[in-house]
Amino acid sequence: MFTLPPLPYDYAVLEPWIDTETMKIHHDKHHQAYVDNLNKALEGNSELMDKPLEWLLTNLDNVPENIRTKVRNNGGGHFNHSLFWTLMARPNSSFEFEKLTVVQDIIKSFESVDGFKKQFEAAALGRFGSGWVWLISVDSTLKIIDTPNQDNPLMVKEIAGGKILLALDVWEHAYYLKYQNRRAEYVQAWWNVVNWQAVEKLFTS
Ligand code: MN3
Repeated sequence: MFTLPPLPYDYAVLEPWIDTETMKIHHDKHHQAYVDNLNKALEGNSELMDKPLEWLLTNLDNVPENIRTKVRNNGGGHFNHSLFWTLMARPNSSFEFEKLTVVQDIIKSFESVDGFKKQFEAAALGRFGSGWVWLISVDSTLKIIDTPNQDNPLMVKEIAGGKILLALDVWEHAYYLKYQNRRAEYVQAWWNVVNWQAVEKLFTS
């Protein structure tokens, strides 16, 4: 059985950029529903229930066709949100941002942090409907990609060996209460709560 991981901080920690009510609904309702529906889809497939989530998402072809879409959507939802929570934190100035090796690589790859942010934002705003934006490292090259629904880089064959470094949820449920239809404002606000030390950890692992 898959279970909902607790939020690694209090619901209010990301205020004022991400509001408490959104965090409560997003984690307790939306993420919980992905976990519940994933478990429901896997009922009666005990050999699949014992597999790690990453395995299920990289081997969807091995999941029976009648539950494949459910596993893709809900397994993806569970994986994506579990990661997303850890990639946010209250801003802190106890480290030198520019000294992080991932930031140095970002500057090398995108010319500047601003250049990176612009490209990431363009992907976030260009994603029609619901989905995610990712910063990944493939063969030591940084790439920004976006995926529909609850898909993620694990499901994209050409980059399945890549490392996920950063993820942004651009579903309306991630921002609608506070920002309504203003996705661009949400993305701007979100930069304030990116947990760069967690990104660095993923980059160097
Ligand atoms: Mn979400």
